[in-house]
Amino acid sequence: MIELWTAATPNGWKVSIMLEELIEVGVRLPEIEVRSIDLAAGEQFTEAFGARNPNQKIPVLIDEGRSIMESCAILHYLAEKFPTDLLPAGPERWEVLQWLYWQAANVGPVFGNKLSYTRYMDDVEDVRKSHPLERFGREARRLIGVLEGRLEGRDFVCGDDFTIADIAIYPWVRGWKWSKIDITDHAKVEAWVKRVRARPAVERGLAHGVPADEIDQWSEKRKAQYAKAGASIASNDGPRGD
Ligand SMILES: N[C@@H](CCC(=O)N[C@@H](CS)C(=O)NCC(=O)O)C(=O)O
Repeated sequence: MIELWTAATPNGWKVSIMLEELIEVGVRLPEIEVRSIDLAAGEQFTEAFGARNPNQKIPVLIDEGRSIMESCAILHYLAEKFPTDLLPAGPERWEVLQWLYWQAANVGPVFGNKLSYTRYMDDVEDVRKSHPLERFGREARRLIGVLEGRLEGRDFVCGDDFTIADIAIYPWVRGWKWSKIDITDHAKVEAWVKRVRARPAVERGLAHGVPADEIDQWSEKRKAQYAKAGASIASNDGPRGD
């Protein structure tokens, strides 16, 4: 049995999409027990969670007694354990892995920070938010430009085939309206977002923790819930430590 400790967030959706993509191509996965972690309630700070992931963030995958933290490491682990075209063998593998690392080191932190300052920090004065908003907003737009260039002549990030690089990048980019990172002047990125969204396994993966009719457009109630939970996570100084 595989255990997945997760939540309905971009880093969590990476893993739920991966599992659905593996199922889609006929991989027979072991039983998967999904444990939803309530981040706003601080469940990531419990002793049991910290023992599995000292970085105290979702997702965490537990397989054969081994805990794996970091969403991209989890994608890599699953791709090696269940070999498919999601991580090709041979030299193309390095194309995929470098874009996977690019996501982990750039898109995730930058989009995450932009989102946090845009939506979750109402209690911070505008004057204090303006610099990080400008910095992360500009860098996020630069990254969208890099992605646009990469998609020139390619349907997916590494060519004709959908890979774990697309899985890693997509959940952050598809939330561009929520994070207010405009992509509408980048036609290839917009087309890629639609292409990835059209995959049945992606749709099933995105449905984790969100009702089917709110996958693409959250209700006002859900937006308010996410804003409240995000604010609570962003300001959760106590358990987070100094
Ligand atoms: N680099 C990590 C980032 C994980 C991460 O930031 N997870 C967020 C949810 S998307 C989280 O657990 N936040 C809770 C917190 O910061 O306390 C990964 O890719 O797994």
